[in-house]
Amino acid sequence: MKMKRYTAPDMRQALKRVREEQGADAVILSSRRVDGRVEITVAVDEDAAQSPPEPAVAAEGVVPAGFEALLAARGLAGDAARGAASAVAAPPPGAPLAAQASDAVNGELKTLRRMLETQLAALAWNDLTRRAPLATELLRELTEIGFAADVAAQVADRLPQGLDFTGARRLAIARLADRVQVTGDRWCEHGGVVALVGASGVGKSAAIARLAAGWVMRHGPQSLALVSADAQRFGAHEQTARLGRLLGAATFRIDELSELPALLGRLGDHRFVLVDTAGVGPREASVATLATGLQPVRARLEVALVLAASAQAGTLGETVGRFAPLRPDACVLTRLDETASLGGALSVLMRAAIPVAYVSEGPGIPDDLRPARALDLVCTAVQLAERHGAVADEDLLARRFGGSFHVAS
Ligand SMILES: Nc1nc2c(ncn2[C@@H]2O[C@H](COP(=O)(O)OP(=O)(O)OP(=O)(O)O)[C@@H](O)[C@H]2O)c(=O)[nH]1
Ligand SMILES: [Mg+2]
Repeated sequence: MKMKRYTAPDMRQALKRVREEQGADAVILSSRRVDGRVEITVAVDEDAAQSPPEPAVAAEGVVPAGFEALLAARGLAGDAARGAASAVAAPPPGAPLAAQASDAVNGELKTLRRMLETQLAALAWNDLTRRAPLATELLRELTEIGFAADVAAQVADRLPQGLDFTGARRLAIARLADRVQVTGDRWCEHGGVVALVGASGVGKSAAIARLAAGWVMRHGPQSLALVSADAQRFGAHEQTARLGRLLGAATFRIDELSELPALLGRLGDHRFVLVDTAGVGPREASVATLATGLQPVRARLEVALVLAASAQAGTLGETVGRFAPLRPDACVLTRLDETASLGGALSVLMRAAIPVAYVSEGPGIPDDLRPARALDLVCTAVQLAERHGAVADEDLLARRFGGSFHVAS
């Protein structure tokens, strides 16, 4: 491969010459203005250069949208730039030459823009650190705990004057606890009809066993009914039947959710009905099937979304989004014992406004399930960050808060 230079009075004519001599696939390496003329350097494939050139295409037809702006930015505005209003909206098929040039310059501009944004964010973050040391220290700590940027920014906003860091930290914990919704121990206290739903293996059946055991210890087994609606997992029905025998509670099995309305109609005497459902794989269709199946009884039952707290915040956010059609009334957070960071999970739940009903922190029955308390959850998140020595990267802080966080006057 070698390089060849073309000069012309303006970009349009220069491109035309390149196309006429090198064909539509010529790779433009650079362009610049020299002595009032445009100079384009192209890479020339020696083998290809010997083949006959492709028929020329009118230059106006090869100027893609935005190309004239790029030319203008580089001081190369010629006829193509002047004809901006009539420029073609997208590169037509068979115009790879101009498209390649445009892509290359676009890529360059994107990189420059990113670099500029990073530098501006770093400057803004440094400035904020000087002007509002308490708020930035809080933002740093909240980020280390795993809280999402929007949650951290809201919590660190409008700190009262004259607060020291201990006071600011206490206030932040109180603000966070205010935002974490919980249901209290209402199911084990008062019962209800509750279907536990969630991804496969997150601990739905284990949570049901614990809730059932907790109910029996307080109210006895007569008013409890266990329903297995999990016809998918091998042995799920038998597992529910075994649990019922162990606790002395009535058990039922259904192979289709369409059987649920009739069954619930027969269970009116039971104060606490727990419905175990099949785990949903990462496919939208399964959630839709579940939503359709529960719809006829939706007004009569609460849906509890079971979430493994050990999953990454992004995964949890995606799961909450997938199960949104079921409009969960509450969630059960499992696997707290396997969790290294809790701030992300709490941020997801705050955003989705899903209250936490119970948390489980081990595979034991029933001791490892307890009613969720907002302050406990926030303190656990803080302790986890301390235990695991979480450190927030300076670049991350600058990207998150540089430029977007304003100290309220
Ligand atoms: N470490 C730990 N293990 C748990 C916890 N909760 C449940 N498990 C375990 O996780 C495994 C799966 O629990 P299941 O209750 O069968 O999960 P599931 O959601 O019903 O699973 P599928 O019905 O297959 O979708 C079991 O071995 C449980 O003992 C918890 O809080 N911590
Ligand atoms: Mg199960």
